Amino acid sequence: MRSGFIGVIGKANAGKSTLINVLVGEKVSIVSPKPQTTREAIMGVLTKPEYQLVFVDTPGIYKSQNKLSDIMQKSAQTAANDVDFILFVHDGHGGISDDDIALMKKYTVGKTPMAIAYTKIDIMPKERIPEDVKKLYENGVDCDVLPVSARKFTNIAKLEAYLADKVPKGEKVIPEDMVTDKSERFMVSEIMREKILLKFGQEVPHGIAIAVNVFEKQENGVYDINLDIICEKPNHKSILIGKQGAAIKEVSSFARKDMEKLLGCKVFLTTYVKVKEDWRNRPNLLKDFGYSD
Ligand SMILES: Nc1nc2c(ncn2[C@@H]2O[C@H](COP(=O)(O)OP(=O)(O)OP(=O)(O)O)[C@@H](O)[C@H]2O)c(=O)[nH]1
Ligand SMILES: [Mg+2]
Repeated sequence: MRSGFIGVIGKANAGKSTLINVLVGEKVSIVSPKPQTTREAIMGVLTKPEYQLVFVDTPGIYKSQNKLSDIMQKSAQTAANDVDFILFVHDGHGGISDDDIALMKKYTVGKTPMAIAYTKIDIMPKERIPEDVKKLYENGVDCDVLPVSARKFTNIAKLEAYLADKVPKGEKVIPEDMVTDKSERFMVSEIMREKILLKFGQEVPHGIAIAVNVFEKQENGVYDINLDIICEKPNHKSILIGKQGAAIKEVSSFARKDMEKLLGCKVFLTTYVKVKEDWRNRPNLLKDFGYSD
């Protein structure tokens, strides 16, 4: 038996969470085309008879703009320090910049062994893959590079077998029926945030927090969920609500469907939009919304 923790790190929007979801075979982490989707370390566990791989999803590496992103960057750093292996996810279709090379080298020189998952190969010319890998080696990035596509499942089984061979010998540390360390309540708040990230433009979603006030299964088997959607500015509140409540109704309906899938029962969802100016820089509010180091 082999078992170990694999820190999944890389730039924001590289495809880390998508790759973990595909490896684990369940959606443990939300995904969106916007950078900074993942805000804290989230465990995704893959248990097979011969091995257990505990993936630690992390917030993408990104320029810090406020106290929330400071906390996020710290959480990514901590995850990279406390693991048996680092899987650095790189968005292959975005090319390779000097910045990318510098960031990769920062981790390859550490004491934790690392490999690069060179992802999104489904949307790039195949002939560029060997050229890019050569470029990495020529520039001193000293580790294995595994081209994959999470969207098309290309080389996912190969990556799994590769990682199973890299984690140390030892018994599993997480019960085998557990796929994540996060509660259903947390997952519900993340589902709501994901639908908002997918629906609204650049500025609004990044200033969103979700506070779940009621999370209770009724005697009739229906889950009663009541949550606040916190935004930063009054004009964001108007955008979120939309004309005669159309926007919030639409996102809530998408969110409810996913919550029902997660919980396996009907959900009665009530949502309120509230404004908390500049909450991403206010330590007490950050803590209230579950973000603290
Ligand atoms: N074409 C293609 N798109 C992908 C692939 N993997 C991820 N994506 C897309 O890339 C975007 C970012 O994916 P995420 O998994 O949220 O990326 P992340 O690295 O977790 O991002 P942060 O949490 O913001 O750091 C989403 O729109 C995904 O659908 C892939 O293999 N192929
Ligand atoms: Mg993510």
